[in-house]
Amino acid sequence: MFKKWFNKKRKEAEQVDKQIAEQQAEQLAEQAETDLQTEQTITAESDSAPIEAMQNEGVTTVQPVETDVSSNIDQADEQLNGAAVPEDEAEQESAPQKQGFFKKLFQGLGKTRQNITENIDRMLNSYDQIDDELFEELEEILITADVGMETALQLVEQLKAVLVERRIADPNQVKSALKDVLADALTSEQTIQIVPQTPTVILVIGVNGAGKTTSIGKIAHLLKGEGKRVALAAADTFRAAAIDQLKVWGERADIPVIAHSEGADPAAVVYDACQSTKAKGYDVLIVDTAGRLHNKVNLMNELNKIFRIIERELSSAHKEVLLVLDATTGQNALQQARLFKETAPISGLVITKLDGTAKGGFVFSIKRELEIPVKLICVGEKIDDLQHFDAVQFADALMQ
Ligand SMILES: Nc1nc2c(ncn2[C@@H]2O[C@H](COP(=O)(O)OP(=O)(O)O)[C@@H](O)[C@H]2O)c(=O)[nH]1
Ligand SMILES: [Mg+2]
Repeated sequence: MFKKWFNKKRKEAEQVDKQIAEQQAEQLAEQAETDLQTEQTITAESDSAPIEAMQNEGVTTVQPVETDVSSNIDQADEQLNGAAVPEDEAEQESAPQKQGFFKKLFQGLGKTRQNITENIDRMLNSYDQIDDELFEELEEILITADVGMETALQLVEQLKAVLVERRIADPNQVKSALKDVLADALTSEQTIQIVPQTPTVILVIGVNGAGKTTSIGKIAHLLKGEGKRVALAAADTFRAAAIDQLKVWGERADIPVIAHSEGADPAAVVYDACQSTKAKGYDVLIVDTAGRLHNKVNLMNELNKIFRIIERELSSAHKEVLLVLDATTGQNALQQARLFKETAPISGLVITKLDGTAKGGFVFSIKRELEIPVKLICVGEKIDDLQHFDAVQFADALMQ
């Protein structure tokens, strides 16, 4: 099933890696030349700083999407103990009584809501009729909240249509119409269920630090709460800390973790996990992976190998490939998603760290540009801070 897809995509990826290598070589050559010139011109006492700055610049252009957050993994203990999410007390007081995950979502989206909704409220209050200027201001507010230019324009066009349809002429009624437009924009025709049947294998991919391992712990807890028997596979064997981190989450959620040691072949871990799933009859197997996007071909080969094992060992299982995106990176996450879309057949998105950003608006452009449904969202570091995505609930929490 994945074989054809991979072969085609791998050829394309090889081409891209070749281009990147050529680009790198070119840049190195250019840099060497610049360094030489710089060395010749700068004085001895101020030598290293400008060269380092230029070198750093070179690295970021070649690898725009790779984020190194090894320090995050060192903080694993802290997060696992459930570091408290700062709450906006003033907002809590004014908020109506809310229950369960909606309350978390409402609090988590506080910064984005402030960025979008408070500005919209202020803007709408200053108008006594709906005109072009109002729409232009609305577009600007949406763009500022990282909704993305084209998506903002499209949303405003849709809003105009709804206003005409509902014969709305009062600026006070614009907000509720906009809420419906936003919910509609996030509603997917594709199924957003991650476990439509059992067994299901969920492969979790994404760059380092996006929130893969912690999300897996939370997904496992969520599915267990729904009565599923879940197991985890520690196929990010790149660092020992990543394996340990998954094991700790497994302990917390009381879920078995299949792991080998650091440096082991990820495919071998997945093979064992598949055997275990068959033998013990688990409903869901969730596979953690390493997020090394800097070499597309390597990443694809690794994922392809894992896929082949899953296809062979659990051929009748439903396969889900979830891409984890860090909301705090806003529009950059979109760029990352485009690259990952080339390395694996992604079936859904997990948006993490919505609690830490005012850029939550990027969720709208991701859905529109990638045509991949958002399936799960995460608004904190605690085990129950992740939930299935609900477009209406999301728009509600955003536009209160
Ligand atoms: N505030 C907040 N932090 C999160 C969220 N999801 C993940 N994190 C943090 O992001 C960091 C990286 O997460 P991790 O799962 O190790 O990322 P991985 O490298 O993709 O596996 C950790 O410190 C997590 O606690 C979230 O929804 N909110
Ligand atoms: Mg990890």
